[in-house]
Amino acid sequence: MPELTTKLTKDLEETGVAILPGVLSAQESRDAVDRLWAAAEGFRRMGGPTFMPQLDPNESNVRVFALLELDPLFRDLIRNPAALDLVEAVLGEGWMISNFTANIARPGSRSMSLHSDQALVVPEPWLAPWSVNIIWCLTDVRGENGGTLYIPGSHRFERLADVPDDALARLTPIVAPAGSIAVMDGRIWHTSGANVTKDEDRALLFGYYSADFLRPQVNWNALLSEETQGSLDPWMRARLGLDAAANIRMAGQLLGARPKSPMGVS
Ligand SMILES: O=C(O)CCC(=O)C(=O)O
Repeated sequence: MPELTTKLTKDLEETGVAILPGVLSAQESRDAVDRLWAAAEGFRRMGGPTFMPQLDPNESNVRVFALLELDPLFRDLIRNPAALDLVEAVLGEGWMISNFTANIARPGSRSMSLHSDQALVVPEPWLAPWSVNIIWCLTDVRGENGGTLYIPGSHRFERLADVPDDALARLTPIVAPAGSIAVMDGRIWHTSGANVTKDEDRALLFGYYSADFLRPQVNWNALLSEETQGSLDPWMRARLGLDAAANIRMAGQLLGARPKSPMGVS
């Protein structure tokens, strides 16, 4: 299990969120934004809606699902070694890729409903982290441009009844420079922020990983084309649950070692 720096460990334990800056360079972040807009077009061509009224109050939020189908860049990011160190520090070695999506909050976008991602996939009580979000900050993120709002310490809420009446008043934004990863315990209660800037897009990718005994949010066999599935190596196929062995706790033996982080997370 990777050991994180004292700061990452402390922030994760105390608040449920921690920031690792400098995973992507400024240029890599800008390129990723361009490719995300191209992926949004590709998603529309697949028939996918980039505005979902059940999620967002208006069309200023641009959602892109199926990232892993749309560009090999996203297939690299989901298995980025620094990201996986953070995933394994929270979940241990037995995890699956549950989903990978984007939310571009454009000026005028407003908050969605408060939720915890673990509560969406597991009934209460939520006693341990069984899922985690790796949030790729492709642009600078702060309160004004719609930075994700979260309740520090809400990973200790075990039941819906623990969510306080003044939950919205306790929200604080994720603040991070472009190129950072924000790691967020799956139990954290959060929502998107309102982008009150005139002309600044906030582009975030949400890599969602869950314990390997949980069904991923997405049925990858149905979502990924035959061509994409055929291009994946055995390690990635196993982490997506594409093959027959779905839930027999053999991940360690089947997968072998993965590349180590060059980022010095440990
Ligand atoms: O875009 C954000 O800041 C949060 C998005 C989110 O929580 C979600 O889509 O479930």
